[in-house]
Amino acid sequence: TIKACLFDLDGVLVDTAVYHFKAWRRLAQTLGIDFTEHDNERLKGVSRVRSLEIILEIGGQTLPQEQMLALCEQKNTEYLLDVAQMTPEEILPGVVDFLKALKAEGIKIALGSASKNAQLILERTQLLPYFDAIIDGRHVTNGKPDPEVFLKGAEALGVTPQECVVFEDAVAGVEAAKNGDMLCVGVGQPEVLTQADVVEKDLTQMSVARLRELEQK
Ligand code: B16
Ligand code: MG
Repeated sequence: TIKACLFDLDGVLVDTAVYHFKAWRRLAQTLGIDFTEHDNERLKGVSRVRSLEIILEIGGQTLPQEQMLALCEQKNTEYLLDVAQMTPEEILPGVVDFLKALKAEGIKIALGSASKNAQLILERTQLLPYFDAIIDGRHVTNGKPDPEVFLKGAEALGVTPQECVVFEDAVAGVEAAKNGDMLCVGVGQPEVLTQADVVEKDLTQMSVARLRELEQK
């Protein structure tokens, strides 16, 4: 039986991708790289340093490690200015009702995000009190599709992977869930998230009853 739900952050609970894009685009401009919204799709769910590597790849550039870390710092400083302005109004549709329903049923809730700013974002949007555990970019060494972030989440909650459902919007995140032998609800388009057990466009149709159906899969 399902005892826990593990949520990705960006693209599932909130849309921070718009702020990541803004900050990365500005940084790319200073490097003379034309970084488009289409390119930004490739950054979803991947770590900060890996994001910069992808942008440099797009521009056909390479930089020494030290300089890359400095640029990541610079991007993050700018990104955090937008995060500081976030409010609960930016929580995606269906999220709060679903989290409340899970709490009422005693189903545990954890975060499994690549972001090192996850805790801050949960605070700004007032989602933090719903979470029994937070596993994010500060706690993992292997990014998605490695299942580390979700396996650590299950461990922190004291449940087995088979008792978990993961909610993910990124292909690599869905893969991470499946690599961890967990059920996965894809949030986005079925044509994209082909490995997910079921795909929803957002969390508005999610309920404890839907979870129980998923259990039969
Ligand atoms: P940070 P998620 C991911 O969040 C974003 O989708 C990805 O674009 C970003 O690069 C990554 O977090 C790292 O974020 O720079 O804040 O550490 O989808 O895993 O919740
Ligand atoms: Mg995501």
